[in-house]
Amino acid sequence: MLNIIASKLFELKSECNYRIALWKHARRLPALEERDRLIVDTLKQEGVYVTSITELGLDSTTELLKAARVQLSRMSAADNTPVGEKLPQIYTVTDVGEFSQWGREKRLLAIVENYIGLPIAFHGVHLRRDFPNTNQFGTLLWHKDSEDRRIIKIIVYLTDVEAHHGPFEYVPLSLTSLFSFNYYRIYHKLWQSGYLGIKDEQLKEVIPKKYWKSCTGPAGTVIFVDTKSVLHHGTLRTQQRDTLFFVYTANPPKRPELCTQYWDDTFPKPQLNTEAVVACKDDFCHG
Ligand SMILES: O=C(O)CCC(=O)C(=O)O
Ligand SMILES: [Fe+2]
Repeated sequence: MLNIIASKLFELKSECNYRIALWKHARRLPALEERDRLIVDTLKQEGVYVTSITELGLDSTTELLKAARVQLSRMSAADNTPVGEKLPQIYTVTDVGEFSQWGREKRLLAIVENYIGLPIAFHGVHLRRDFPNTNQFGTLLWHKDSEDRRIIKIIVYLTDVEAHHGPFEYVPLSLTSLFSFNYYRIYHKLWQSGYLGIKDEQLKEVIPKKYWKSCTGPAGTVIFVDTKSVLHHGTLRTQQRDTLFFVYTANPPKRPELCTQYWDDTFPKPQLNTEAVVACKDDFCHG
């Protein structure tokens, strides 16, 4: 009992410190370009903002896409026969200049810091190939991430993503806001799952499917999402899907131990060789 009280007091103190830090840092936030203000405002309202890499127009985009194409050519192709539960193939590409340079573009950092409201940490980049699956498991279950109080993931589609490629899908924040009944019903279901996540059938009992937002889009689609606040998942697919995930939290995050996977040896790290970059000549490389 005493342990529970002590841990609740600790939690309360840490929440107060967090609120004070947000208040203090509000005056130090980096300037935002007008077009980026819309991204931050939409993130605050809906938890997600969808755009395209061309629309974003960052200087290092061409290099990023070239490097991604080279790395993808080294990954194993999907056998499109659906398997019950096949894990995605993930490479940590944080140490490869072209990826970290894009992730550290000044405009992106300003967007993330204005959203998170505190000094930020860019943890790294995963290049990810998701395979056909017939069962919901892992990140195919509806869940919320738990690295920090606010997290930004920037997802870049490297291939066209239609319904059968298993798009990123989410429930808009406005339908599950903190003081709504839905928030507590979902929280209860997540708790029952041991926070692993819930299946489509369970979510349908709270939020009808017509309100779920599926992020289909062509290669180059970019999704900004707060994966802590927004209930989300990847949908079941019959065709493979290739993506990049850039990950940011406050510095330090609430759960630093969950953030090391974006730069440590949890996943393999491919080496970029310049010859391969030069050899890469298809349209998307030069997009
Ligand atoms: O695969 C997806 O679209 C979602 C992945 C996910 O849940 C995450 O990275 O937090
Ligand atoms: Fe997630």
